[in-house]
Amino acid sequence: MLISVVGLGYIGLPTAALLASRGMRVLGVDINPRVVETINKGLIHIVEADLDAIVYSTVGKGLLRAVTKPEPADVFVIAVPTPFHDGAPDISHVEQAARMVGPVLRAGNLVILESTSPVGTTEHLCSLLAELRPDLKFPLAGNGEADVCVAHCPERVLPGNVLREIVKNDRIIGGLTEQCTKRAIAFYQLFCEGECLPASVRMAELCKLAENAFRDINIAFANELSLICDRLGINVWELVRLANHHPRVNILQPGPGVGGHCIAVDPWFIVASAPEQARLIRTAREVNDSKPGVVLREIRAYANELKSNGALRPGIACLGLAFKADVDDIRESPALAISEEIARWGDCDVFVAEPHLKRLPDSLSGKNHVVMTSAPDAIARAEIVALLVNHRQFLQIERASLTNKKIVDTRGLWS
Ligand code: SAJ
Repeated sequence: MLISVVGLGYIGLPTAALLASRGMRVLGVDINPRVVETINKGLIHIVEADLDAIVYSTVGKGLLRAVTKPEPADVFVIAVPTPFHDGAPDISHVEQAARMVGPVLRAGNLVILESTSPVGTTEHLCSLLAELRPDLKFPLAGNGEADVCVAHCPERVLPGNVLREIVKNDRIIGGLTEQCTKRAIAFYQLFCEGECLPASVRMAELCKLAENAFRDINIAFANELSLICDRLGINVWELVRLANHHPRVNILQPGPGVGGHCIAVDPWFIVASAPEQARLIRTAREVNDSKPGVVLREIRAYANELKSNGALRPGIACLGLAFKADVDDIRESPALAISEEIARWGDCDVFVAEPHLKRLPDSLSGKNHVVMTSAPDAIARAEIVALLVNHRQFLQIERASLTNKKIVDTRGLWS
């Protein structure tokens, strides 16, 4: 069996490598030639625990190969981005994947959409494929047995723990017809140790969105508590710790905001599809999106205080740019947004420490007052220390090095 994984990013590449490590022949497809070249050398372009070794060995054994244009295969797994732009979901990458895959489809194929998608996207994908291939029978309404099966099986893996969760997590599998669901379940059972739960295609789409909206709302609750605690002069980390001793309470951790390509995006798909009903989901998004501004106001107040005491250019250490601990992903990262805004002020020197990046992102580079350095050096050179990401490396920071610094600890590492 030849599996083609379309989109070799944070989900597609680990999936492709994992399948290859189980002895399946895998063809990875990505429109970016640099990504394809990197993978074919046995190297990786993202940070994910243990991914480097498994890509190296599967490419070396000839089980995993990357290309820029799809070739015929038995199963196509589509894992491309589905961002949210200007108040609307952008499914253009899914459409592009359909246009790429359509011409190489054959009778007997299975096409699975893993990208987190607004309700209705998988049906749309199927219609596009049907338009492209009138010679094949697709599982559209009342169409009977199909030549090509189409299903949605949303990825549910946690960045940083992807290779384990691809195997261990339960999967929701929504085929366009029962035939499609059965075929997709049989495919996932080849490598998935979790339960493969059948669903309708729209149920599978909304289920994934609901999972991420649930987490977003829970983080918003923690973030709102942090605002309340600031007002009341109470330590929010201690409050959460004590409250969580209740047997039915499990409050999440406040932070500088919610980032990443999933939780900061997916709830908007629900809001866009049912704006009148999704009131709590929208408010949670707004609460979480307001957090970077709160952190910035705190840092600005310290900078103003230092300036009024004679400092010409206060130094600010920004510890971490990634959207969360122990990953290199800066998509929708509140830490990055905060650092960018501080850089825009122009009247402070910015010392950025991000152990997972080799160089500053474009939005911060080329500015004389922004430098990338190690965390200890950033702290030594700054008067204000903003801890923005709780990376493992930052646990090693000597507490003594923080003496006499203005601390903005957004993750409760030192609180
Ligand atoms: N965060 C907090 N406080 C917390 C937990 C998280 O501020 O207590 C922040 C993080 O720092 C980060 C953001 O929330 O900025 C999201 O991080 P996360 O670890 O909660 O989630 P993701 O985005 O890495 O992965 C989520 C997962 N979804 C759920 O847990 C419901 C994952 O299972 C999904 O597969 C993934 O989204 C996805 O791809 O959709």
